[in-house]
Amino acid sequence: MPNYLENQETIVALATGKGNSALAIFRISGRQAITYISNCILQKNTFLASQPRSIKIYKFVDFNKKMVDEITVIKYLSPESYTGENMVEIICHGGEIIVEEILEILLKNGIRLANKGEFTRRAFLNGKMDLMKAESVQQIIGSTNKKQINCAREMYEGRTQKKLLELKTKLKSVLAILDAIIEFPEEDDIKEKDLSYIQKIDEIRCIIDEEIRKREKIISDIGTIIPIVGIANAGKSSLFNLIVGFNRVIVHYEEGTTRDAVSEEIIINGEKIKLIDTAGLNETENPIEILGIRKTWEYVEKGNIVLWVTPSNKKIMENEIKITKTIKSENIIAIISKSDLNKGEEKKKYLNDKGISYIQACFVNDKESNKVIDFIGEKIKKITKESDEEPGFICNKRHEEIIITIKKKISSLMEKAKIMGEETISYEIKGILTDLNEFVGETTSEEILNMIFSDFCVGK
Ligand SMILES: Nc1nc2c(ncn2[C@@H]2O[C@H](COP(=O)(O)OP(=O)(O)OP(=O)(O)O)[C@@H](O)[C@H]2O)c(=O)[nH]1
Ligand SMILES: [Mg+2]
Repeated sequence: MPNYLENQETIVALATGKGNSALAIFRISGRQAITYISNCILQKNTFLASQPRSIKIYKFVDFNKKMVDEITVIKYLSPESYTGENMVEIICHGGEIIVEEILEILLKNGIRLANKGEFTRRAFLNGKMDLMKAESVQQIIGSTNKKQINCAREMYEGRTQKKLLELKTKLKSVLAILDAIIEFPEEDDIKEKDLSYIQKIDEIRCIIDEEIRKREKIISDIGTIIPIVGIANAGKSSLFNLIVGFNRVIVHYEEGTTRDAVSEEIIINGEKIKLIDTAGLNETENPIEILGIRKTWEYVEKGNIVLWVTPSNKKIMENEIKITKTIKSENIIAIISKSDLNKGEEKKKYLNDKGISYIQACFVNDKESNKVIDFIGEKIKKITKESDEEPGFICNKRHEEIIITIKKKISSLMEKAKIMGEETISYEIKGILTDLNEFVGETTSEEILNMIFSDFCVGK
């Protein structure tokens, strides 16, 4: 049973980001957290007598009892807190000066600044969460795409740990067969089991390979690549600026304004998108434009989704037909631009026949602009959702290193199983089990803990 109150210095950190904001939150944890904070509160006795987990407003004061800020305070008594220790959370106004003044007073009262990840480290050491849940906290904050955060949530909710437990059970069943063979080498039905354990090891190998594949996908996930393509002067750059929310690229009535491909990273419906404005698909002799157009075709091929801008007032061109032949209809979102100039009936018919989703709009009209953005957002959500898969269990570098070691061990086992004695195989399997124990945090060294928590931000 952990002793939450023993030998722990009281620590403080700003849990919210730097810079001015409406509110800021301080976290304080440690044996004397409540006593220390009571010294900074004008209504000291009310605070000391208040119920744990109750929320109250107090005046935070300096050493002369002069008010620094009016604060909202949540008091937690050990072990009912995030870290398992006595804790206080202070919500104050988020001005940088106030935040600095409050911190200074807390430090002068005997509280020390927390190290990176120290709150979560204490939570782990006090048995409030397992190691993988502690790691997931960092991952939830640091995720840069949906796949990563889904992976982190699985870990936070313990589903990843369950999958690893199943893997361990599989390994243990192999060990049981091996033990039986070692102990009763003469029995025939046990000899038959000989084959079944190799099969079981192979199943484990498949699971590991699949997990490594999922991990590679997460790492290489640079987001969904979406080029905006179409003939010159269609309104591609206008649409690009509209989506990114500012005048990022030049818009001009001359054809061939955009020559190079220009990209911006944006988030649409939680999905990381690399949006690219491209050179118009012109028939041209200009060598620079020709280079730009070559790039456009490269992006049409690379794109996960293509935004095809086609003007209402122009006939459909050969190069536009080529777009529909290069990319699947489901992955094209067509925007019939310049609706103020023509009804674009021919375009609509073509797109309906091809089964391509489209919207008609005028980019110079603000109201229609929002409609276009909503339409594109919905379509992107639908297309990217369809390619979602269940998250894997390798969420960070530490997990990856352990799983790669296991993969190597299993591959060598599979190769040499026939010539290895059962005792050697059993020994190797036990080694893999030890690796898995390290993965789930059943065995951890100080060094591993330092490595994990050094990646955290202060305040977590
Ligand atoms: N009338 C009208 N004009 C538009 C609309 N959208 C864009 N334009 C104008 O069309 C011209 C071309 O727009 P751009 O966004 O530069 O077109 P582009 O497809 O990027 O052109 P290139 O870079 O040359 O290939 C500009 O003068 C825009 O102001 C629209 O909905 N209606
Ligand atoms: Mg352009």
